[in-house]
Amino acid sequence: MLWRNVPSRRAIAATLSVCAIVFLIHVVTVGPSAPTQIQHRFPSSRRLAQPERQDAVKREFLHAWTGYRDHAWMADGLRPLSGGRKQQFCGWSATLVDALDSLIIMGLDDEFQEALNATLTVDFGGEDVVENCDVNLFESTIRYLGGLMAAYDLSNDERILPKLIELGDVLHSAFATPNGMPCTVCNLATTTTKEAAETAALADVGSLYLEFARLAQVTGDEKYMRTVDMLSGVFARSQNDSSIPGLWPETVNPRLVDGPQGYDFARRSSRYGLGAMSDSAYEYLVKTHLLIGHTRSVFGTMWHLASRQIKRYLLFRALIPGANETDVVFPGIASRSLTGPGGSRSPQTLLETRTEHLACFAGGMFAMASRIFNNPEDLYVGEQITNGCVWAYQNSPSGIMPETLTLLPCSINDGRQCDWDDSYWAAESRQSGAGSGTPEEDCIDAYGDCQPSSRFPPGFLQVKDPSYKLRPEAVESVFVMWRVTGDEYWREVGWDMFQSIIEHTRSPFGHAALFSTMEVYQRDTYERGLMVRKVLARQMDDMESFWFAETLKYFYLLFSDPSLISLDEWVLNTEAHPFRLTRGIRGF
Ligand code: DMJ
Repeated sequence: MLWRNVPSRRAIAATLSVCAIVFLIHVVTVGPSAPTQIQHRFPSSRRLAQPERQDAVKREFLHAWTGYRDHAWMADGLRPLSGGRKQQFCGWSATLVDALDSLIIMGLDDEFQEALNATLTVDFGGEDVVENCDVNLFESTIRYLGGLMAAYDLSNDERILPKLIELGDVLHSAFATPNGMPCTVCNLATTTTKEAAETAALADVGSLYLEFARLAQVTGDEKYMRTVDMLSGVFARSQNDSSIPGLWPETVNPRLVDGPQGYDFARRSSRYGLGAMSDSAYEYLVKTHLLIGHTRSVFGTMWHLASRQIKRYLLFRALIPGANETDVVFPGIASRSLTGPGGSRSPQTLLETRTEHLACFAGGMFAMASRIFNNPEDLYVGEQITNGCVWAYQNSPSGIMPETLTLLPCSINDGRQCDWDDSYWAAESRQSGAGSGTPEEDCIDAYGDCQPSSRFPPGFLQVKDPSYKLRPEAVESVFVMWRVTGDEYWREVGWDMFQSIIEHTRSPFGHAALFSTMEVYQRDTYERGLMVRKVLARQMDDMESFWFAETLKYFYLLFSDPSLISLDEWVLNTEAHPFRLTRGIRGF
């Protein structure tokens, strides 16, 4: 008899009231969900700041800040060799806004007040600027909106809120397109018709959630949150459409999110990576979940699918000397078409074993994800990726990892060589021309005394782009590994990285990007009136605003007490701007 098993109304009511009581007890005792513990439980009795190292970082920060203040005040950037100015992102003073929160964090209060007063005069909505400039939505969102947001969250200065809204609305207008997807590089004047791009870098579209979600939280304006939901919906629906289901390709098609064969968004390309073009699209799945995951499950779901495929298709082991190879992996670039040869159903996946400085952030991403999603295996993945970047720093001639680096792949599973072997390396590297790239005739030295003193060291198979652009990703992961594990090892390797970077990049007005981390030259320089012979890399006249926003901030925080910008209370956007983790404010 079917009816015998149907519970009575009274039983249902009793069950429901028990559930309601359990739910209420849960909410009253632990809140909507318990806050995630990301940081290691550092003993509160121990003093963990390393003041001498912090001062060294702050000194360098002030050296570059003084250069910017005296020579390029309110420009987007400073030229650190000539003292010139650079306009890069609509002239809204990128360096000024990007540096605001670092000034607060480093306790440079007077400098912060001066910079904030200047920032408040920037007219983000001014029609003539907006009309004459194509706004790069991603860069403007992470640097300007992220920078203002962090300054607001850290200082609680109410004067910042109207500026945030002014800028937020200008950038939000990039979504005023026929299909609601953003125009990624766009004239945002109110009178122009906007259209979503047909080809856009994955990161340019997939790294906008965090800033707009936080803007929705602090303003209470739901329109920003509706945009976040629309955008994450497109990513979620298309995640299995690509040729490596779970990953999105390096370029996507925001104009065609609803194509004749379903969603064309993720079929624009068949190349996949974690570096240039892709990076923060994956990082923001983890970080947006942390910021708003108690209200939406979509980011966690996407991360679970993506992280499995990243581990399967993008990470590889390499033949490198002087390291325990089992503890090192590198992110590479995978290609896979939708169909196999002759249109067959079994496409092949090719892995280009070229890794990028930009991809070094992934160590920290996996380490954070391991805590947020309670998956200890991912902490080990994060450690392995970070080890790879540290290895590249420690073994390059300048002590700094190049922008890109090709390695010789190996595997401990299929019997191929993974333990270092000189003759195997010699044979393999000869085939690919490793060690070339430092011809004597290329030796041009503005200082006269020029002697190339390096060739590519073992393990560096090819270096297509040997430059260093003052990037933060390696120290970013070293910083996260320290905060998550509490292992002092990370602060030691970080200190070595800092010293190498400063040695080569310090310039008259700030710090300069390097042409090559792989070639160093003897050079006579004057220090405090004395001539010193040094072995240095060649500098270029460029200093990106992320030097202030990210690289120096991560070094400073690495040596600070872990309670300063605790990862249990703050989430850092991809430009290292901390947003306060708050729950349930103004309805989100
Ligand atoms: C920064 O603007 C951000 O970290 C971005 O996500 C990637 N590139 C630069 C730093 O290298």
